[in-house]
Amino acid sequence: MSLSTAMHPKPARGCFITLEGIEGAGKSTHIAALSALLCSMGIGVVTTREPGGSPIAERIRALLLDSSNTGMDETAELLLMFAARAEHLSKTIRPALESGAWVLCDRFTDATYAYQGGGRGLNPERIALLETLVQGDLRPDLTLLFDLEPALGLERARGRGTADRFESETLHFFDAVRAVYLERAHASPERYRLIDAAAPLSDVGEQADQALRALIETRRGETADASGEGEHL
Ligand code: Z5A
Repeated sequence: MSLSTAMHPKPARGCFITLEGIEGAGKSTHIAALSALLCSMGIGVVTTREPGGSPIAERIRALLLDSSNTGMDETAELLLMFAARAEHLSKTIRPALESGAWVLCDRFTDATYAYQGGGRGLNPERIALLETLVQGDLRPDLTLLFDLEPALGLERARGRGTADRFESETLHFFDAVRAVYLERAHASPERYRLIDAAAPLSDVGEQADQALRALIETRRGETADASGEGEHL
């Protein structure tokens, strides 16, 4: 070990947590409370979103959501999602994780499998190829899946006014999106926590809070084991 490493040990990589679900499931509503919980425990946190989360990625987001961009080619849409993600990873997510901060991200690649794979019908093997190209082996440590009937989610989301390019899709589209989310959650239960997002706001917040506390406890145990010391993260 070099002297500088000994004096300034590299911080443990932060945890990467994603929030997923269909429109109106409550992700944006609950992310602030989850961030406050981490801060209250002395954990540095970066909250971000996809598509977007860095200057160029936000410009790509504007293209993707603009409802006047009718008839966008589905493969172009897929590639734009991953172009935004590559920027977001290099400018925001990886630097934050490497500094030891925890990242709370409103949507990530599960959304691509659900929307472009389930909703648009693109081949998930192609999505997996792009996932490896753009992310290498980086995957979320925990994904909170806010699950509810699409009709209820759309009713909540559409109460807000003008629909963007995705919000204008049909109920059939959102049923397919939800089905892929649930399939993925059932296939990897160690990564996902299923949240009943149809419940009242306070119950949903409590479910999300518990899932995050469980991860914090696990991480504390691992850190204490690795250092043979106290509980810092
Ligand atoms: N997209 C994609 O296709 N592929 C990808 O790879 C990625 C994304 C990354 C981004 O839009 C779009 O990009 C997204 C998928 C696509 N579009 N869709 N659909 P966005 O970021 O603008 O949209 P969103 O992520 O779906 O955000 P949202 O509609 O705001 O949903 P939300 O964040 O889950 O919901 P919310 O804003 O927290 O709540 C909505 C309303 O419901 C609000 O008034 C709340 O007060 C209310 N609410 C929430 N929970 C409750 C409960 N439990 N009870 C009562 N009322 C509630």
